[in-house]
Amino acid sequence: LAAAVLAACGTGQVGDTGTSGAAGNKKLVLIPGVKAEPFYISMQCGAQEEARSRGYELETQPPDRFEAALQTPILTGAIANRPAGILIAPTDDRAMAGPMKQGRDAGVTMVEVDTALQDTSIAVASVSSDNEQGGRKAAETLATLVGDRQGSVLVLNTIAGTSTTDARAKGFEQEIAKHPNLRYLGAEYTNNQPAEAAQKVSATLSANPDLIGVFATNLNTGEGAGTALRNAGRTGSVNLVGFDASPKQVEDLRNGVVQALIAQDPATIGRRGVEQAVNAIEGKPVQRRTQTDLVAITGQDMAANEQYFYRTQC
Ligand code: T6T
Repeated sequence: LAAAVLAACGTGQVGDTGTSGAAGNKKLVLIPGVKAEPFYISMQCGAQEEARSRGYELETQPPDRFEAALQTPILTGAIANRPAGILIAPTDDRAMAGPMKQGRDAGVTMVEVDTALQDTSIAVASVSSDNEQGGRKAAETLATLVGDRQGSVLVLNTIAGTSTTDARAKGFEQEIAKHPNLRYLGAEYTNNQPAEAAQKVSATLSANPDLIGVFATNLNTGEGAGTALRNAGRTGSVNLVGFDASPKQVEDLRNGVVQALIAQDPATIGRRGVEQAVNAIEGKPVQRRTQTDLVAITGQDMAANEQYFYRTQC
């Protein structure tokens, strides 16, 4: 049975329901990357709505930190309860492959939301932003903001092995190379902690007084970078392009600490994730890869983009 599902994955079609798809099993579990974060809360809101409209129950079980060692026992526990499907944002593109394979082999439909594994044979579907394109968009936006003046630019990354932020950094690097006036300093990893992000920006400012741009690849790095620029009195003179749109990031955009945000659509990632999981469970055609919208928001067009601001509750 598992082999049939596997073979079908490559074609983007799934005609088999798996053992947990037995009639009557309407349980889904969502395992986000970390708890209490507006990106994942917005995703959960979309997933819950979609599950309800399809007659499924959805339970959310987030880890306390964005860490494979904490996410693995949650996943293993969820598999033991044999839900029909699990939607998961794997916190590591390799370390989560084994535990997710256990789910697949137990007949639980596995769907990736936001982050993904390097091994594309385990989940039946994967729903995310086009993160590489988002990184390119960030570089273009930053280059426009600095007007191609000479100066240094920095990328703040999270944790190596996070598929999304790795792809954003890659896209940024490709695009920034087209702007020879901008000296790319490379990427700093921050452990996805705002305090570490702030410290990396402070150190970079001391070592490179010509710093004119920072691309913060997600919510925590962006919030931390904002703090460092405020403390150094460098807001505005260093252009900060962030990714995501938490209330704090939106506030920083409004007051000029951040010049642009590349916002995702996490509620739609949650909705489409549930849709694909249910399709697989019910033996309907499944789309292996779904990409959701990204939008670059500046201080000038905030009002027109409020629908992209993340939520802190459903
Ligand atoms: O940027 C999102 C998500 O897309 C990424 O995979 C991890 O970080 C966030 O959750 C924001 O903190």
